[in-house]
Amino acid sequence: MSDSVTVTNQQAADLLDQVADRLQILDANRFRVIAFRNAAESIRNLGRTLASIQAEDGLEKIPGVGKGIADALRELLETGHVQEFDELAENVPDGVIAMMQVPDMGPKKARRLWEELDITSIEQLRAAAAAGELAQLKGFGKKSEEKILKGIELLAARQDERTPAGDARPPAEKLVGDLRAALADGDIIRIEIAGSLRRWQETIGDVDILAVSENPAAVMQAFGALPQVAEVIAAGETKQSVILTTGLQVDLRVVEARNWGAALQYFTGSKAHNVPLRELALKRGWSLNEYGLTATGSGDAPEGEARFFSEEAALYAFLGMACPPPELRENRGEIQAAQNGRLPQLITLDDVRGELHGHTTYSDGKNTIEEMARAAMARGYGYWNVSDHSVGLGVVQGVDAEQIVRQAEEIARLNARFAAEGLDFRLLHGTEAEVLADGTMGLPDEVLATLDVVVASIHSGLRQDRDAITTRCLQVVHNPHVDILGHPTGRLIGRRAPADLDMEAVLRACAETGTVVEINANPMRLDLNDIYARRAVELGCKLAINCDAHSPADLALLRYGIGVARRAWLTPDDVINTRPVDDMLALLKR
Ligand code: DGT
Ligand code: CA
Ligand code: CA
Ligand code: ZN
Repeated sequence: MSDSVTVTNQQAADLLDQVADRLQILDANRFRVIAFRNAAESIRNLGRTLASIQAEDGLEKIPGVGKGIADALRELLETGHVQEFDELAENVPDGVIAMMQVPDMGPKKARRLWEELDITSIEQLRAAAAAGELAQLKGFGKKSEEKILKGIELLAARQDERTPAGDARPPAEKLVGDLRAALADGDIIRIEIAGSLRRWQETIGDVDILAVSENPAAVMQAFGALPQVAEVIAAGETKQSVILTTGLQVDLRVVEARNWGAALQYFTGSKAHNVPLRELALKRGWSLNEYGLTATGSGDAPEGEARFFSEEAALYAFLGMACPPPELRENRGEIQAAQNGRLPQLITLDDVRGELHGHTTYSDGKNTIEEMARAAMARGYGYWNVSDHSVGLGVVQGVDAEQIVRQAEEIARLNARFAAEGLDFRLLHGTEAEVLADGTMGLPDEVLATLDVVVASIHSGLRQDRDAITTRCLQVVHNPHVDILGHPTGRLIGRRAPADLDMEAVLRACAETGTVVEINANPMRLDLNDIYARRAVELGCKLAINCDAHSPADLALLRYGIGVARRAWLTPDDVINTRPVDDMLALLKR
């Protein structure tokens, strides 16, 4: 089965827009520029592929596409190129076009910078603006240099905009469910999310879904027709790319059952993992692709002999190794480990027996202590630490020494009731102690000493310089009352950069003092991240995985924290809240 689609609607539209950009730089006729822009816009909003429109109606039927552009599109679909556009591209460097994307730049400015200062890339533009070289041009001043520098920063931020896994996973899972529901029984034999989402990466570029079906046409049809699909950007007989109404891109591929193992392996990635795997296969005389293995003739098997695998594990086994869990497939040593029988027994969701960081109505949580306790029990937990914010955090009402006493009484009462009800569950009493500007805690030591589990977190002054914030953090770690360092870097994915901490020094101090380091499971935080969490264990730290729940629903976020932990190669032993309550408490500092 061949797939005729090689140029997506998106690619064609982008190309037309680039042509318009170039024409603008060259100061071409305004109406010509508008014609290309309109055609690009119109193609972006098509519900069908260009190839199918060409085959069925003719490209001129697309609103805004006249004879000239239709001819160009035909050439593009047939050859992948448009000669006239290629020539135009030679006249105006790509970098000059890229410069037009900087907010506030426009074609006139880009052209002058190119012609008068010979600037042909965003990098050169940045350097020239930073060096004050633009001010020599008439009409450019200090102000416009600042604006340009700011604009370049904004552009960079916008371009690496990936979707936090927490925003991509729920709609991706719903999509899979909806697709199944939209099809007849038996139309989908297998279906799984692949790509970075299956590897539990913290942010994702697009969602990849893989399915086995004997009726791919029905699957393609049903997929494109799902209500959450805003636009089909590429469609073939066995693959389709769509944009959801949320802007998320989803690629779906349908394969045959015998190709499932190789396809799932290939589309799970990462690319970094697939490349050495393919080399390894080649060394054994097999060429590996998304369908299976083909003998190259350099090994024992005759050239051209094919091997198929209905399961991933069978493919890996054929290559002489165990099947590494998807979270490990980043080329960080998992291939060697899989060959040597040294893959770790990774932590799973079921290993977690309780949590040590969560909030109630005593601070900014939405539910009472009892409601949170019942929710924790419903998840099968044996304990849950009440860790409301202490005073000292400006925006949130915190718990002071007096309220701690009240809270202790309420917790004691509740624990007595749970025991009377015969429930094997214990509330722990803690706090999320605010770290003040001078590195001291929001509650006095004698109060902290009365608590079961003290989490300490930095919420303010996160932008202090490296020395200042590292010193402050080390002071926290060395505080004998602090059991757990909460969301250590303070980052919010896509919104706030991590504090400029010397993490190596912080983690070493945690190992030395027995301070437990948190993996905050909130998908906007995932803090520690996978790299630091792995380093923490290497340095001898213990970790805790917590949802930092502010409501019962937040307890469902644990799986994101488990994803990070697995990417960090963590076993249940590395994580204190996999243990029964007394064993867990015995691992704390005091
Ligand atoms: P993303 O979408 O940027 O978060 O990351 P992935 O890993 O989901 O990457 P994506 O969607 O581009 O492709 C899905 C998988 O397909 C990827 O993890 C590995 C495989 N793949 C895609 N392109 C290539 C390639 O050029 N070479 C190899 N070896 N594998 C590829
Ligand atoms: Ca992807
Ligand atoms: Ca993809
Ligand atoms: Zn918290």
